[in-house]
Amino acid sequence: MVNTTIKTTKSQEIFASAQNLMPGGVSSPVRAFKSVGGQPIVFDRVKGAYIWDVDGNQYIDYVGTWGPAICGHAHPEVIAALHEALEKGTSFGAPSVLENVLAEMVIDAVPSIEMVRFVNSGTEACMAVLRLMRAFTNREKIIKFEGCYHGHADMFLVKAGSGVATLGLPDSPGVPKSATSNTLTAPFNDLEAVKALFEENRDQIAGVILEPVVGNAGFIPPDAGFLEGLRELTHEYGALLVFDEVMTGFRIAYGGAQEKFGITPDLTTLGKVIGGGLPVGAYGGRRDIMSMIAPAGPVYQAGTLSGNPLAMTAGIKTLELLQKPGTYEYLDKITQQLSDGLLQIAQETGHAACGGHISAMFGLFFTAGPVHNYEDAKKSDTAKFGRFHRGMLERGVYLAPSQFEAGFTSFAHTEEDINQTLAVAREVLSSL
Ligand code: HOZ
Repeated sequence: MVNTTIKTTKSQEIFASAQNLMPGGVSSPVRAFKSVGGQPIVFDRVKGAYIWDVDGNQYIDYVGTWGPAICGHAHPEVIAALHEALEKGTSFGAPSVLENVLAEMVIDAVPSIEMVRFVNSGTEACMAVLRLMRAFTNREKIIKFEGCYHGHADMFLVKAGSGVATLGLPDSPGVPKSATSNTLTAPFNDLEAVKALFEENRDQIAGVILEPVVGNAGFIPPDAGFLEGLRELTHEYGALLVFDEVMTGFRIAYGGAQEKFGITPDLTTLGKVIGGGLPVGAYGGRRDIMSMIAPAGPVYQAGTLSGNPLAMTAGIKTLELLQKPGTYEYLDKITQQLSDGLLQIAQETGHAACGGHISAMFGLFFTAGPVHNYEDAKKSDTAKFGRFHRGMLERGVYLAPSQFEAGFTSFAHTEEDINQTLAVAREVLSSL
Protein backbone atom coordinates (compact mmCIF):
# COMPACT_ATOMS: atom_id res chain seq x y z
CA MET A 1 0.00 0.00 0.00
CA VAL A 2 2.63 2.51 1.05
CA ASN A 3 5.12 3.50 -1.60
CA THR A 4 7.68 6.10 -0.63
CA THR A 5 9.84 5.64 -3.67
CA ILE A 6 7.59 7.03 -6.37
CA LYS A 7 9.35 8.13 -9.50
CA THR A 8 8.28 11.46 -10.92
CA THR A 9 10.89 11.86 -13.63
CA LYS A 10 8.45 12.79 -16.39
CA SER A 11 6.62 15.23 -14.11
CA GLN A 12 9.90 16.93 -13.34
CA GLU A 13 10.89 17.17 -17.00
CA ILE A 14 7.54 18.61 -18.05
CA PHE A 15 7.46 21.07 -15.16
CA ALA A 16 11.04 22.16 -15.93
CA SER A 17 10.02 22.93 -19.55
CA ALA A 18 6.92 24.70 -18.32
CA GLN A 19 9.05 27.16 -16.33
CA ASN A 20 10.27 28.69 -19.57
CA LEU A 21 6.85 28.83 -21.11
CA MET A 22 4.54 30.09 -18.36
CA PRO A 23 5.22 32.23 -15.28
CA GLY A 24 6.24 29.81 -12.54
CA GLY A 25 5.39 26.97 -14.90
CA VAL A 26 1.69 27.08 -14.07
CA SER A 27 -1.60 28.58 -15.17
CA SER A 28 -2.55 29.50 -11.58
CA PRO A 29 -0.19 30.13 -8.65
CA VAL A 30 -1.79 27.77 -6.11
CA ARG A 31 -0.71 24.80 -8.23
CA ALA A 32 3.00 25.53 -7.94
CA PHE A 33 3.72 23.88 -4.55
CA LYS A 34 5.60 27.06 -3.54
CA SER A 35 4.76 26.80 0.14
CA VAL A 36 5.13 23.04 0.55
CA GLY A 37 8.42 22.51 -1.25
CA GLY A 38 9.21 20.09 -4.02
CA GLN A 39 7.65 20.23 -7.44
CA PRO A 40 4.07 19.75 -8.52
CA ILE A 41 3.20 16.45 -10.10
CA VAL A 42 1.96 16.77 -13.66
CA PHE A 43 -1.41 15.13 -14.19
CA ASP A 44 -2.22 12.73 -16.98
CA ARG A 45 -5.81 11.72 -16.16
CA VAL A 46 -8.42 11.74 -13.41
CA LYS A 47 -11.27 9.38 -12.56
CA GLY A 48 -13.51 9.07 -9.51
CA ALA A 49 -11.51 9.74 -6.35
CA TYR A 50 -8.18 9.25 -8.10
CA ILE A 51 -5.63 11.03 -10.20
CA TRP A 52 -2.75 9.63 -12.18
CA ASP A 53 0.42 11.52 -12.96
CA VAL A 54 2.41 11.35 -16.19
CA ASP A 55 4.75 8.79 -14.59
CA GLY A 56 1.80 6.46 -13.96
CA ASN A 57 1.55 6.99 -10.18
CA GLN A 58 -1.95 6.87 -8.69
CA TYR A 59 -3.08 9.15 -5.87
CA ILE A 60 -6.22 9.50 -3.76
CA ASP A 61 -7.29 13.07 -4.46
CA TYR A 62 -8.60 15.56 -1.89
CA VAL A 63 -8.33 18.65 -4.10
CA GLY A 64 -11.04 17.70 -6.59
CA THR A 65 -9.80 20.27 -9.12
CA TRP A 66 -10.19 22.85 -6.30
CA GLY A 67 -13.79 21.98 -5.60
CA PRO A 68 -15.84 21.14 -8.68
CA ALA A 69 -15.36 17.34 -8.57
CA ILE A 70 -17.96 16.58 -5.88
CA CYS A 71 -19.29 13.61 -7.90
CA GLY A 72 -15.75 12.35 -8.37
CA HIS A 73 -13.71 13.13 -11.44
CA ALA A 74 -15.07 12.38 -14.90
CA HIS A 75 -18.32 10.88 -13.64
CA PRO A 76 -19.62 8.57 -16.41
CA GLU A 77 -23.01 10.33 -16.55
CA VAL A 78 -21.39 13.76 -16.84
CA ILE A 79 -19.06 12.50 -19.55
CA ALA A 80 -21.95 10.89 -21.46
CA ALA A 81 -23.99 14.10 -21.28
CA LEU A 82 -21.00 16.07 -22.51
CA HIS A 83 -20.47 13.70 -25.46
CA GLU A 84 -24.06 14.25 -26.51
CA ALA A 85 -23.84 18.03 -26.06
CA LEU A 86 -20.55 18.18 -27.96
CA GLU A 87 -22.25 16.88 -31.09
CA LYS A 88 -24.43 19.99 -31.09
CA GLY A 89 -21.49 22.37 -30.94
CA THR A 90 -19.18 23.91 -28.39
CA SER A 91 -20.43 27.47 -28.13
CA PHE A 92 -23.55 29.31 -29.23
CA GLY A 93 -23.09 32.88 -28.02
CA ALA A 94 -26.88 32.95 -28.04
CA PRO A 95 -29.66 31.76 -25.72
CA SER A 96 -30.08 28.01 -25.19
CA VAL A 97 -32.62 26.05 -23.21
CA LEU A 98 -29.76 24.59 -21.17
CA GLU A 99 -29.36 27.96 -19.45
CA ASN A 100 -33.03 27.89 -18.42
CA VAL A 101 -32.64 24.39 -17.02
CA LEU A 102 -29.57 25.18 -14.92
CA ALA A 103 -31.00 28.54 -13.86
CA GLU A 104 -34.16 26.86 -12.60
CA MET A 105 -32.12 24.28 -10.71
CA VAL A 106 -30.02 26.99 -9.07
CA ILE A 107 -33.07 29.12 -8.22
CA ASP A 108 -34.87 26.10 -6.73
CA ALA A 109 -31.85 25.12 -4.67
CA VAL A 110 -30.34 28.33 -3.31
CA PRO A 111 -32.65 30.21 -0.93
CA SER A 112 -31.48 33.75 -1.81
CA ILE A 113 -31.51 33.34 -5.59
CA GLU A 114 -34.58 34.53 -7.48
CA MET A 115 -32.69 35.37 -10.68
CA VAL A 116 -29.25 34.31 -11.83
CA ARG A 117 -26.62 35.40 -14.38
CA PHE A 118 -24.08 32.85 -15.61
CA VAL A 119 -20.46 33.84 -16.09
CA ASN A 120 -17.25 31.85 -16.57
CA SER A 121 -15.51 31.80 -13.18
CA GLY A 122 -15.89 32.64 -9.53
CA THR A 123 -13.61 35.63 -10.01
CA GLU A 124 -15.91 36.99 -12.68
CA ALA A 125 -18.99 36.40 -10.52
CA CYS A 126 -17.48 38.33 -7.61
CA MET A 127 -16.36 41.22 -9.84
CA ALA A 128 -19.86 41.53 -11.21
CA VAL A 129 -21.58 41.26 -7.87
CA LEU A 130 -19.45 44.06 -6.49
CA ARG A 131 -20.53 46.38 -9.30
CA LEU A 132 -24.12 45.41 -8.63
CA MET A 133 -23.82 46.00 -4.87
CA ARG A 134 -22.51 49.49 -5.54
CA ALA A 135 -25.09 50.29 -8.19
CA PHE A 136 -28.04 49.12 -6.12
CA THR A 137 -27.05 50.96 -2.93
CA ASN A 138 -25.41 53.94 -4.60
CA ARG A 139 -22.56 53.49 -2.12
CA GLU A 140 -18.93 52.64 -2.86
CA LYS A 141 -17.38 51.01 0.20
CA ILE A 142 -17.50 47.30 0.93
CA ILE A 143 -16.45 45.14 3.85
CA LYS A 144 -14.56 41.91 3.26
CA PHE A 145 -12.83 39.64 5.75
CA GLU A 146 -9.13 38.97 6.23
CA GLY A 147 -8.20 35.65 4.64
CA CYS A 148 -11.35 35.46 2.51
CA TYR A 149 -10.68 35.20 -1.20
CA HIS A 150 -13.14 36.47 -3.79
CA GLY A 151 -11.05 35.96 -6.90
CA HIS A 152 -8.25 38.07 -8.27
CA ALA A 153 -10.04 41.30 -9.22
CA ASP A 154 -8.26 44.46 -8.03
CA MET A 155 -10.87 45.47 -5.45
CA PHE A 156 -10.62 42.16 -3.60
CA LEU A 157 -6.84 41.83 -3.38
CA VAL A 158 -6.73 43.19 0.14
CA LYS A 159 -5.67 40.80 2.91
CA ALA A 160 -6.84 38.02 0.61
CA GLY A 161 -6.63 34.27 1.14
CA SER A 162 -5.87 31.41 -1.25
CA GLY A 163 -2.70 31.88 -3.31
CA VAL A 164 -2.17 35.37 -1.92
CA ALA A 165 -1.99 33.89 1.59
CA THR A 166 -0.05 30.85 0.44
CA LEU A 167 2.66 32.93 -1.20
CA GLY A 168 2.66 35.39 1.71
CA LEU A 169 2.14 38.26 -0.69
CA PRO A 170 1.16 41.61 0.69
CA ASP A 171 -1.19 43.48 -1.58
CA SER A 172 -0.36 42.87 -5.24
CA PRO A 173 1.69 45.31 -7.30
CA GLY A 174 -0.37 46.60 -10.19
CA VAL A 175 -3.45 47.14 -8.06
CA PRO A 176 -3.97 50.90 -7.86
CA LYS A 177 -4.71 52.36 -4.43
CA SER A 178 -7.83 53.87 -5.91
CA ALA A 179 -9.13 50.34 -6.62
CA THR A 180 -8.84 49.20 -3.02
CA SER A 181 -9.43 52.44 -1.13
CA ASN A 182 -13.08 51.49 -0.69
CA THR A 183 -12.36 47.95 0.45
CA LEU A 184 -12.57 47.76 4.24
CA THR A 185 -11.48 44.64 6.09
CA ALA A 186 -12.38 42.99 9.36
CA PRO A 187 -11.30 39.77 11.06
CA PHE A 188 -13.64 36.84 10.30
CA ASN A 189 -16.00 36.00 13.16
CA ASP A 190 -15.63 39.52 14.66
CA LEU A 191 -19.00 41.24 14.69
CA GLU A 192 -17.75 44.12 16.81
CA ALA A 193 -15.17 45.01 14.16
CA VAL A 194 -17.86 44.99 11.50
CA LYS A 195 -20.14 47.17 13.59
CA ALA A 196 -17.29 49.62 14.17
CA LEU A 197 -16.70 49.88 10.40
CA PHE A 198 -20.39 50.56 9.81
CA GLU A 199 -20.33 53.26 12.50
CA GLU A 200 -17.21 54.91 11.09
CA ASN A 201 -18.60 54.82 7.54
CA ARG A 202 -22.29 55.58 7.98
CA ASP A 203 -24.33 55.49 4.75
CA GLN A 204 -21.19 54.68 2.73
CA ILE A 205 -21.02 50.89 2.87
CA ALA A 206 -22.69 49.07 0.00
CA GLY A 207 -22.43 45.70 1.61
CA VAL A 208 -20.52 42.90 3.27
CA ILE A 209 -19.12 40.02 1.22
CA LEU A 210 -17.80 36.84 2.78
CA GLU A 211 -17.19 33.15 2.38
CA PRO A 212 -19.79 31.95 4.91
CA VAL A 213 -17.46 29.05 5.64
CA VAL A 214 -13.92 30.13 4.84
CA GLY A 215 -12.05 27.76 2.56
CA ASN A 216 -9.32 30.05 1.30
CA ALA A 217 -7.48 30.53 4.60
CA GLY A 218 -7.80 26.86 5.41
CA PHE A 219 -11.18 25.63 6.64
CA ILE A 220 -12.74 28.10 9.12
CA PRO A 221 -16.44 27.74 10.00
CA PRO A 222 -18.49 30.69 11.27
CA ASP A 223 -18.92 30.98 15.04
CA ALA A 224 -22.47 30.57 16.32
CA GLY A 225 -24.32 33.83 15.73
CA PHE A 226 -21.79 35.34 13.32
CA LEU A 227 -23.83 34.99 10.13
CA GLU A 228 -27.01 36.00 11.97
CA GLY A 229 -25.18 39.04 13.33
CA LEU A 230 -24.02 40.06 9.86
CA ARG A 231 -27.57 39.74 8.57
CA GLU A 232 -28.81 42.01 11.36
CA LEU A 233 -26.02 44.58 10.93
CA THR A 234 -26.48 44.81 7.17
CA HIS A 235 -30.21 45.35 7.66
CA GLU A 236 -29.59 47.94 10.35
CA TYR A 237 -27.16 49.96 8.21
CA GLY A 238 -29.01 49.57 4.90
CA ALA A 239 -26.29 47.47 3.31
CA LEU A 240 -26.38 44.25 1.31
CA LEU A 241 -25.17 40.88 2.53
CA VAL A 242 -23.37 38.80 -0.09
CA PHE A 243 -22.36 35.18 0.37
CA ASP A 244 -19.50 34.06 -1.82
CA GLU A 245 -20.52 30.43 -2.17
CA VAL A 246 -18.10 29.61 -4.95
CA MET A 247 -16.64 26.94 -2.68
CA THR A 248 -19.56 26.12 -0.38
CA GLY A 249 -22.37 26.20 -2.95
CA PHE A 250 -23.82 22.71 -3.52
CA ARG A 251 -20.92 21.39 -1.42
CA ILE A 252 -21.76 21.82 2.24
CA ALA A 253 -25.45 21.36 1.44
CA TYR A 254 -27.39 21.29 -1.81
CA GLY A 255 -28.52 24.87 -1.10
CA GLY A 256 -25.07 25.87 0.16
CA ALA A 257 -24.14 27.56 3.42
CA GLN A 258 -27.30 29.67 3.35
CA GLU A 259 -29.40 26.51 3.52
CA LYS A 260 -27.09 24.89 6.07
CA PHE A 261 -27.14 27.88 8.45
CA GLY A 262 -30.59 29.24 7.62
CA ILE A 263 -29.33 32.75 6.79
CA THR A 264 -30.50 34.29 3.53
CA PRO A 265 -28.15 36.86 1.98
CA ASP A 266 -29.27 39.39 -0.62
CA LEU A 267 -26.86 38.16 -3.28
CA THR A 268 -24.79 35.02 -3.82
CA THR A 269 -21.86 34.09 -6.01
CA LEU A 270 -21.34 30.54 -7.24
CA GLY A 271 -18.77 28.60 -9.25
CA LYS A 272 -16.89 25.30 -9.07
CA VAL A 273 -19.60 22.61 -8.48
CA ILE A 274 -22.20 24.28 -10.73
CA GLY A 275 -19.83 23.82 -13.66
CA GLY A 276 -19.27 20.14 -13.01
CA GLY A 277 -15.61 20.54 -13.97
CA LEU A 278 -16.09 23.03 -16.80
CA PRO A 279 -15.54 26.78 -16.40
CA VAL A 280 -18.67 28.34 -14.88
CA GLY A 281 -19.49 31.00 -12.36
CA ALA A 282 -22.79 32.61 -11.49
CA TYR A 283 -24.26 35.35 -9.38
CA GLY A 284 -27.82 35.76 -8.31
CA GLY A 285 -30.15 36.98 -5.64
CA ARG A 286 -33.16 39.16 -5.02
CA ARG A 287 -35.17 39.87 -8.15
CA ASP A 288 -35.25 43.64 -7.50
CA ILE A 289 -31.45 43.73 -7.34
CA MET A 290 -30.77 41.34 -10.23
CA SER A 291 -33.19 43.29 -12.42
CA MET A 292 -30.58 46.05 -12.51
CA ILE A 293 -28.27 43.87 -14.65
CA ALA A 294 -28.11 44.72 -18.37
CA PRO A 295 -30.09 44.37 -20.54
CA ALA A 296 -32.91 44.32 -17.96
CA GLY A 297 -31.27 47.29 -16.26
CA PRO A 298 -28.29 49.64 -16.59
CA VAL A 299 -25.51 47.71 -14.81
CA TYR A 300 -23.28 46.34 -17.54
CA GLN A 301 -21.76 42.87 -17.48
CA ALA A 302 -21.26 40.52 -20.43
CA GLY A 303 -19.39 37.48 -21.75
CA THR A 304 -18.82 35.68 -25.06
CA LEU A 305 -18.76 32.21 -23.51
CA SER A 306 -21.20 32.85 -20.65
CA GLY A 307 -23.89 30.17 -20.49
CA ASN A 308 -21.72 27.93 -22.65
CA PRO A 309 -23.68 24.78 -23.61
CA LEU A 310 -21.00 22.33 -22.52
CA ALA A 311 -20.56 24.03 -19.17
CA MET A 312 -24.34 24.19 -18.65
CA THR A 313 -24.62 20.49 -19.51
CA ALA A 314 -21.92 19.46 -17.04
CA GLY A 315 -23.54 21.64 -14.37
CA ILE A 316 -27.03 20.25 -14.95
CA LYS A 317 -25.88 16.64 -14.80
CA THR A 318 -23.77 17.30 -11.70
CA LEU A 319 -26.70 18.87 -9.84
CA GLU A 320 -28.95 15.99 -10.91
CA LEU A 321 -26.47 13.53 -9.45
CA LEU A 322 -26.31 15.51 -6.22
CA GLN A 323 -30.10 15.28 -5.84
CA LYS A 324 -29.96 11.52 -5.30
CA PRO A 325 -31.19 10.72 -1.77
CA GLY A 326 -28.45 10.17 0.78
CA THR A 327 -25.73 12.04 -1.11
CA TYR A 328 -25.01 14.68 1.52
CA GLU A 329 -25.37 12.19 4.38
CA TYR A 330 -22.72 10.03 2.72
CA LEU A 331 -20.44 13.01 2.06
CA ASP A 332 -20.74 14.08 5.69
CA LYS A 333 -20.07 10.56 6.95
CA ILE A 334 -16.88 9.92 5.03
CA THR A 335 -15.54 13.44 5.55
CA GLN A 336 -16.15 13.20 9.29
CA GLN A 337 -14.36 9.85 9.29
CA LEU A 338 -11.40 11.52 7.55
CA SER A 339 -11.35 14.68 9.65
CA ASP A 340 -11.81 12.95 13.02
CA GLY A 341 -9.25 10.35 12.04
CA LEU A 342 -6.64 12.93 11.10
CA LEU A 343 -7.13 14.84 14.35
CA GLN A 344 -6.93 11.68 16.42
CA ILE A 345 -3.75 10.51 14.68
CA ALA A 346 -2.18 13.95 15.07
CA GLN A 347 -2.93 13.82 18.78
CA GLU A 348 -1.62 10.27 19.18
CA THR A 349 1.58 11.13 17.33
CA GLY A 350 2.18 14.27 19.41
CA HIS A 351 1.34 17.05 16.98
CA ALA A 352 -0.64 20.14 17.94
CA ALA A 353 -3.49 20.26 15.44
CA CYS A 354 -7.06 21.39 15.04
CA GLY A 355 -9.60 21.26 12.28
CA GLY A 356 -13.00 20.04 11.28
CA HIS A 357 -15.40 19.50 8.44
CA ILE A 358 -18.83 20.38 7.12
CA SER A 359 -20.20 17.92 4.64
CA ALA A 360 -17.63 17.49 1.86
CA MET A 361 -15.24 20.26 2.96
CA PHE A 362 -12.55 19.86 5.63
CA GLY A 363 -9.35 21.28 7.03
CA LEU A 364 -6.45 20.50 9.34
CA PHE A 365 -4.22 23.19 10.88
CA PHE A 366 -0.93 22.41 12.58
CA THR A 367 -1.70 24.58 15.59
CA ALA A 368 -3.55 23.77 18.79
CA GLY A 369 -6.11 26.39 17.82
CA PRO A 370 -8.89 27.16 18.01
CA VAL A 371 -8.84 28.92 14.63
CA HIS A 372 -11.54 31.56 14.33
CA ASN A 373 -9.90 33.80 11.73
CA TYR A 374 -6.90 34.28 9.47
CA GLU A 375 -4.64 35.57 12.28
CA ASP A 376 -5.29 32.32 14.16
CA ALA A 377 -4.70 30.29 10.98
CA LYS A 378 -1.32 31.98 10.50
CA LYS A 379 -0.15 30.48 13.83
CA SER A 380 -0.02 27.10 12.07
CA ASP A 381 3.32 25.40 11.62
CA THR A 382 3.44 25.78 7.85
CA ALA A 383 6.87 24.13 7.59
CA LYS A 384 5.40 21.05 9.24
CA PHE A 385 2.43 21.20 6.90
CA GLY A 386 4.90 21.20 4.00
CA ARG A 387 6.60 18.05 5.31
CA PHE A 388 3.21 16.43 5.92
CA HIS A 389 2.10 17.30 2.41
CA ARG A 390 5.24 15.86 0.87
CA GLY A 391 5.02 12.67 2.95
CA MET A 392 1.39 12.14 1.94
CA LEU A 393 2.15 12.79 -1.72
CA GLU A 394 5.04 10.34 -1.76
CA ARG A 395 2.68 7.72 -0.36
CA GLY A 396 -0.14 8.32 -2.85
CA VAL A 397 -2.36 10.96 -1.25
CA TYR A 398 -2.82 14.30 -2.99
CA LEU A 399 -3.72 17.18 -0.64
CA ALA A 400 -4.04 20.86 -1.52
CA PRO A 401 -0.47 22.19 -1.56
CA SER A 402 -1.06 24.87 1.07
CA GLN A 403 -1.99 25.14 4.72
CA PHE A 404 -4.38 27.90 3.63
CA GLU A 405 -6.70 25.83 1.44
CA ALA A 406 -9.63 23.63 2.44
CA GLY A 407 -9.76 19.98 1.40
CA PHE A 408 -12.58 18.40 -0.57
CA THR A 409 -14.10 14.95 -0.73
CA SER A 410 -16.51 13.50 -3.27
CA PHE A 411 -19.09 10.75 -3.28
CA ALA A 412 -16.60 8.70 -5.30
CA HIS A 413 -14.40 8.44 -2.20
CA THR A 414 -15.00 5.12 -0.46
CA GLU A 415 -14.53 4.22 3.18
CA GLU A 416 -11.56 2.17 2.02
CA ASP A 417 -10.00 5.30 0.46
CA ILE A 418 -10.46 7.13 3.75
CA ASN A 419 -8.97 4.25 5.76
CA GLN A 420 -6.03 4.06 3.40
CA THR A 421 -5.52 7.81 3.71
CA LEU A 422 -5.56 7.57 7.50
CA ALA A 423 -3.04 4.73 7.48
CA VAL A 424 -0.75 6.86 5.33
CA ALA A 425 -1.29 9.87 7.59
CA ARG A 426 -0.33 7.80 10.64
CA GLU A 427 2.90 6.75 8.98
CA VAL A 428 3.73 10.30 7.89
CA LEU A 429 2.80 12.00 11.17
CA SER A 430 4.77 9.40 13.14
CA SER A 431 7.84 10.30 11.10
CA LEU A 432 7.60 14.10 11.45
N1 HOZ B 1 -10.13 29.25 -5.71
C1 HOZ B 1 -9.27 28.10 -5.62
C2 HOZ B 1 -9.06 27.70 -4.22
N2 HOZ B 1 -8.47 28.68 -3.43
C3 HOZ B 1 -8.00 28.25 -6.26
C4 HOZ B 1 -8.11 28.29 -7.70
C5 HOZ B 1 -6.90 28.92 -8.22
O1 HOZ B 1 -6.57 30.01 -7.75
O2 HOZ B 1 -6.28 28.30 -9.07
